[in-house]
Amino acid sequence: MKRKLHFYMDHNMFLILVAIVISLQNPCLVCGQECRLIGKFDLHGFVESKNHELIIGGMFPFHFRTILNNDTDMEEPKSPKCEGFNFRALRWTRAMMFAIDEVNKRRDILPRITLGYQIFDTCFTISKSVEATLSFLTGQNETHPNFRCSAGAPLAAVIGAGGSALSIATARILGLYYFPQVGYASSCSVLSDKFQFPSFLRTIPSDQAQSKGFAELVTYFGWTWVGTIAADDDYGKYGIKVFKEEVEKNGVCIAFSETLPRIYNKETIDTIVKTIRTSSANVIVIFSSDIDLSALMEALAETNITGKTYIASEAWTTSALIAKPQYFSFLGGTIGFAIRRADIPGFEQFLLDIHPEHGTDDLVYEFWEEAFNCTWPTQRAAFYTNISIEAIVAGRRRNISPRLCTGQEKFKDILNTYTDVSELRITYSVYKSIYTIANALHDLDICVPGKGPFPGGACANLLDFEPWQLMYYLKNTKFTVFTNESIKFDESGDVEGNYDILNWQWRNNETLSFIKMGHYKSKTGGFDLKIDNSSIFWNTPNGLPPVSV
Ligand code: TCR
Repeated sequence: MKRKLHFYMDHNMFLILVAIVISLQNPCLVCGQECRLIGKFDLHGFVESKNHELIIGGMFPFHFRTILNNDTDMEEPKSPKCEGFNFRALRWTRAMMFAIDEVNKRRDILPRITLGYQIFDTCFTISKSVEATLSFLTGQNETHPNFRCSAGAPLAAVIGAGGSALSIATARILGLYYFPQVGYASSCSVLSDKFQFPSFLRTIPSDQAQSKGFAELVTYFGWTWVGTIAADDDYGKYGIKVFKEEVEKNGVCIAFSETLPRIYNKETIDTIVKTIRTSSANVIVIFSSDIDLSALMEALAETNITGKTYIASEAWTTSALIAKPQYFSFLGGTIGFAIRRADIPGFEQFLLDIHPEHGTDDLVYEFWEEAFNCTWPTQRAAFYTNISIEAIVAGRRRNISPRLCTGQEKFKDILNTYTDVSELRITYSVYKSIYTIANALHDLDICVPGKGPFPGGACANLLDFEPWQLMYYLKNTKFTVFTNESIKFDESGDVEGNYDILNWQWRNNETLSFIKMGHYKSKTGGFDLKIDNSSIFWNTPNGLPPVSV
């Protein structure tokens, strides 16, 4: 009870903070003084806005965290810098650029205008996401709220912000303006609440469906005694909360409920390992992003705990950070839900077409240095520190590589998450988010005056519309993607819950692969669960499904 109270207080306090920030941004409104710039944001990302009529904003976690500033009260506080380069997020970002490119080339969608983009790094933190949101609403160098200037052309809508905790924070601000936001990875069930998040839609299904799917899976295999582990954020906590509610209806009991620490903490991790070891529950449901989970997996690898079957939430089901060969002895046989995947024609080539010297974005230099473990020879303003994700997980720092980059490095010589196109799931969701906005803009554009949806049959103007007018079209848009998947949103801004159920198996004794063992689909008033028992690998001594009662 205490914990719950604390949680809601956080949200209220956050709203008050936002109100203060917005009013401080325009001090003349508060006290009649002249407007003054206070503080400065420090945001990085990509922009392509010249000769474009409309801009789509994007928020992606290029880094895993911000670095704590050693600010004292005696000097002006600075916006924190970020560290831990995230290759996967760069791939997602490139999917946004790719989709925009495609729309711009097409004759059947928005033929009269070209779309540009402005993309910011959220560094996987709420504060940076809020900075990005305020920049979208004020224009980067402006201090006046209530202007959507973006990078020169009007901002139509934004996609993001990645994790649910970030989207919840940004959607509260954007919601004040009824400003359209399309989530590509934020699956937390609270985001369906349109009282709290009136202008949020998403192309990833709500976890309501996934948690219920987990409950049905557990019931299907006859497990009645399961442990749960949640990340310490909205995704983990709500995911497990709904799972518990659903599974208890089916008479299943919860053996233990653990929460992963947000910041590496050996003691807490050791306690969780001990709980897993001593519990008689052999089935453990984990709702977490891969980054929050990696410290626990590292610790489990040092023990000899086997015979447990893990149920993976979508965020870590196919993550290269967790699905490592050295973890297979205890993680083989994991069963995970995954959102729809797609092969996107032309995307791999587009990914390879990246080079620090073909643009001016600092992030591409950093990407190159990280990918090829070298240092770019020319001096640049170092806005980041070189530290790898593995080092972060282990709480270490990495030094800058002494080897210089030549610019001739080749992707085919390395294995990198960025160029891996085998599991395009969130990437595909990003692609769909852009198409959602493009199709809604198109619908707005082809409106026939007199037959429009607004009072008196009025239409909106593509180059000068209000955010709520685009919202109308977003909610009502319906289209079919090249994969034949049709997209439409329900009254909560959600798409249908449709998952592949994957099983972690060993291929030819050398690679880990994700074998599709079933399917789960949520339907109004029910669900559809299909499982192919013969295709499952169970990591138990006798090869049979674990008993957990
Ligand atoms: N929803 C999570 C974030 C997340 C994610 C992912 C992060 C999802 N899938 C894959 C990295 C990779 C699903 C959230 O917070 O809502």
